[in-house]
Amino acid sequence: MSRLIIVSNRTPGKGPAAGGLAVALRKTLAERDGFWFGWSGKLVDAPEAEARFEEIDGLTVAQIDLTRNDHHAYYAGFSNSILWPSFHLRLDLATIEGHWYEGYRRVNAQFAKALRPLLRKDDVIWVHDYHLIPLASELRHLGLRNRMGFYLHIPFPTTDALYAIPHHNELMRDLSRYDIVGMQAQRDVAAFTEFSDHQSPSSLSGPPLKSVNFSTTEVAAFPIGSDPEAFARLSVTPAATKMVKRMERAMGDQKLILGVDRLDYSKGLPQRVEAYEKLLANNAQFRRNVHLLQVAPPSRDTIKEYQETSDTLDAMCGHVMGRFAEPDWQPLTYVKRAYGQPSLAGLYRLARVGLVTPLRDGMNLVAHEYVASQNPEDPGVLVLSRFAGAAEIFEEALQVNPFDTDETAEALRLALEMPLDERKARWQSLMAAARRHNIDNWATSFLGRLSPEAAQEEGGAARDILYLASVA
Ligand code: ADQ
Repeated sequence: MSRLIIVSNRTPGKGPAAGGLAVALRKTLAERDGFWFGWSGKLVDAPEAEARFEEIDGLTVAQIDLTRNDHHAYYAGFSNSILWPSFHLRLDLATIEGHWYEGYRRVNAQFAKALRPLLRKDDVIWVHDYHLIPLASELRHLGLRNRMGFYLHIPFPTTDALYAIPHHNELMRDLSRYDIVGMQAQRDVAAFTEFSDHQSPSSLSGPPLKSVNFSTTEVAAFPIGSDPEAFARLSVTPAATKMVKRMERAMGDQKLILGVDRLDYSKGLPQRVEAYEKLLANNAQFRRNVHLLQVAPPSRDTIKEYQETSDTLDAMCGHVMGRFAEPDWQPLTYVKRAYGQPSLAGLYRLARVGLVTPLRDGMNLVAHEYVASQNPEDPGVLVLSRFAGAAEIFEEALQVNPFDTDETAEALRLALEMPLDERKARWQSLMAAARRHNIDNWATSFLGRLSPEAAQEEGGAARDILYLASVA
């Protein structure tokens, strides 16, 4: 079997990770020959051209350093202040600085130059996420003919949001240099198709831009998942039970509503707290009987919009406390830190409601983990945003429009009052879906399409955009 080379912005570190990518891919690479390539996390004045190899928790990892200026332009700048907000349809939160694009391309070229000498002829290369859209172009420019796949973990934008991104046409041409482009949901494939079928890329200067030819790139939905069996086991381990006991001592008979997210404006946290406020305002019977626990470790906190989201959330939580708290009862707890998976699994299992209401999300693995951790005899209820990719998988969740806080408040009421029979029936369908769309099936189906054998089967014929479900 050919080696697998995974490339992502950061190589995985030790300890609990608050990002979905590391959790998802560690297992895949542990089962195959190959290595993981990416940024080391170090900023230096003059990075070495060659990558350093290291073993981290049993994984072979090759890393390079970056300069502070390049990293800022590539990561906080182009990736997270332009691509992330635009792909999540938050153009109002995008900051556009022209020179960031040069840093973004420079880092992609630096990745390619350091990776190229490490590659063998039949290696398969799997590139992850929006930070590295140009990597295939840069590697092809250095003469690489290997199979290359790209997986987009975040949603694909609508065409007009795409046109707001500087250099969008070059980025789309970069995507066309991959053999496979994987997306989270059919929604994303449809948005991509809308763009590729009706391209009229804009440019104020220079000659008219040529349409991008995607005829040799297969674009398909490969919805990511979790390891549901592992979470089910984890949720009854002593470490998880310790967290459950600790919470039960603090909460008594109150029902727990749980949110677990990176602190990010895409996750809809202020709207979520507002919905909870409406639940308490409209349903006095729940006061003293429910508790919202929101776990949200800070992320990307050098970016202004993230600090503002954090401030807004602080203010909203304070407001709800001020309005409803009593000397001997608090309506909510807000914890700004990451927890290890066993503690999370314990919290998921204890929660009567898993409240997962992003305004827009590629998939949302918290929804998968919540479902997997439930007690089959007394499962909780998933309240899920329609705008998470997970909504295509979890039809039996209580799906809400997260912008409509009245609707979310009403879904919370239904969830808290739902009879055991209905909770069980819904959970059984949800768990079956989490099993079908597990992380192994995701990786196997993507890598199956990316393998050299799959390329040969196609016989070199021009390919069209395909619509594939990742698993039957
Ligand atoms: P994220 O935006 O980071 O991922 P998500 O899918 O929810 O979002 O993944 C979060 C992961 O981090 C989960 O495995 C969760 O357990 C963990 N996590 C979250 N909060 C934590 C905390 N407080 N303590 C410890 N762990 C925590 C991006 C995209 C998503 C996509 C994933 C995977 O934005 O849409 O689902 O990649 O493709």
